[in-house]
Amino acid sequence: MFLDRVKVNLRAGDGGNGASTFRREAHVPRGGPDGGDGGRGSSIYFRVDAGQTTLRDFQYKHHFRAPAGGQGQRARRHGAAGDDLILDVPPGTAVYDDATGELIADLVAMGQSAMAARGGRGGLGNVHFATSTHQAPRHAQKGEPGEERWVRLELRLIADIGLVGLPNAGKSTLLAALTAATPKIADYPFTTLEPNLGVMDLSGEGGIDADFRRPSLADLPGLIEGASAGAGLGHAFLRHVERTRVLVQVVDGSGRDPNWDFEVIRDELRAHDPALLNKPMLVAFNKIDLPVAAEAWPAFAKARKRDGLRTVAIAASTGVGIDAFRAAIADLLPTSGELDAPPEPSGVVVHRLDASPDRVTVLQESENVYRVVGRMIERIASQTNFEVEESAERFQRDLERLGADAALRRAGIQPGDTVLVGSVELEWQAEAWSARR
Ligand SMILES: Nc1nc2c(ncn2[C@@H]2O[C@H](COP(=O)(O)OP(=O)(O)OP(=O)(O)O)[C@@H](O)[C@H]2O)c(=O)[nH]1
Ligand SMILES: [Mg+2]
Repeated sequence: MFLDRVKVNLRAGDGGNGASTFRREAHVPRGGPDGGDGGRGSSIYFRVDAGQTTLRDFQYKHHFRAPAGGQGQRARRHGAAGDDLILDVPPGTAVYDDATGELIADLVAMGQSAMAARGGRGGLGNVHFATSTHQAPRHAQKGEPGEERWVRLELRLIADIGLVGLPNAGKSTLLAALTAATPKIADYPFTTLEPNLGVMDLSGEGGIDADFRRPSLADLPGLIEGASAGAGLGHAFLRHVERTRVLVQVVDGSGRDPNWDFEVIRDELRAHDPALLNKPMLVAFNKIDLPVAAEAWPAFAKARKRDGLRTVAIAASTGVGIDAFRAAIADLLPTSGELDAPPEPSGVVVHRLDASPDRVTVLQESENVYRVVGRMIERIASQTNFEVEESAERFQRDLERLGADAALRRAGIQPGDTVLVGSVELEWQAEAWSARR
């Protein structure tokens, strides 16, 4: 089954812990601190791979974990940074934060990539914490946890030209006639279940007017009446039409009522998004090799002329009218410069940074439980090893420095109450802190 929407869980790598070690030298009983820093945890990126057209890679695997950074070592040796994890997606993939619905990135251009989960920073080794008055610090930072989130991937195929029409109209046959693609073709409806892409070569006859544009062409599964409301394979495929530059409506000229067929598809396009009808459009009246079609053609052509639409009669299976079709497409397509740019240059959305990461807020969760919220303080908490007294004391000073201490007192905290910071749980003792398991 064609997969164009999926939810995946990302867990970037934790930063490595900083080391707390001391120099060992032959004649010095206890040398200075020499603990190196932890390495950065791996981040997770999505990257556009032109070779893909579906999100099939994510069909069965929904959890992705990137490796942690290496631990800091003695002798100031830093832990190794993890290799980033890169997940390939087809062009046209939008990445959303599942919890907030925020668009993280809209990946349209070849090779474009965006970070979706940031690896944790490595902790600093104790070598950084020596001062003139405190020359043998045991304090070293733990690595920052890697970011974890659920993201939703949504694919909107990007093709210059989209072929739409009722099932069995001959869309796949037309794609095969115009490109090197070899889609499945059969005389029953709903043969095509996944979009097929091909690339058209307009240079054709060459000569002075050689055309070097190479537009991509998408053959979409057949649409039926009610598709815009989800009937048939409905919605999913109409979404892919959104990003095409030129729409080609393929009509089976040998059908019972080609005019009616034409209107059905038009109504569905309009119901999905009225803006679709503003795209340059070409109507291909197919199967003109069949006598019934040849008979119906003049009236059909006249009606489209009244609508102000361009029409060509073709027989996709025999090649009749294909040159006229190419010429019409060449006319409707934008210039090659515009073709090189993504259809909707929405680009990558860059994360906005919080205005004040060091702001803290205190929330009372229940009678004896308070929560301290704030990006900076939560990060510091996650990087503190409360087993080391010196580190716990340092954390207490950070709470004071960031105003959390005062805010907790204002909120009425009592000794023995619980304070939560991120995933850390502490007991308030007015003077010192102790970690709770
Ligand atoms: N006589 C004739 N038959 C054609 C022509 N084009 C397509 N056909 C036939 O029409 C049938 C349907 O063609 P497809 O290309 O599979 O149609 P489709 O629009 O892709 O259909 P779905 O994938 O089901 O939406 C096949 O049997 C084709 O051989 C044509 O120009 N002339
Ligand atoms: Mg088909």
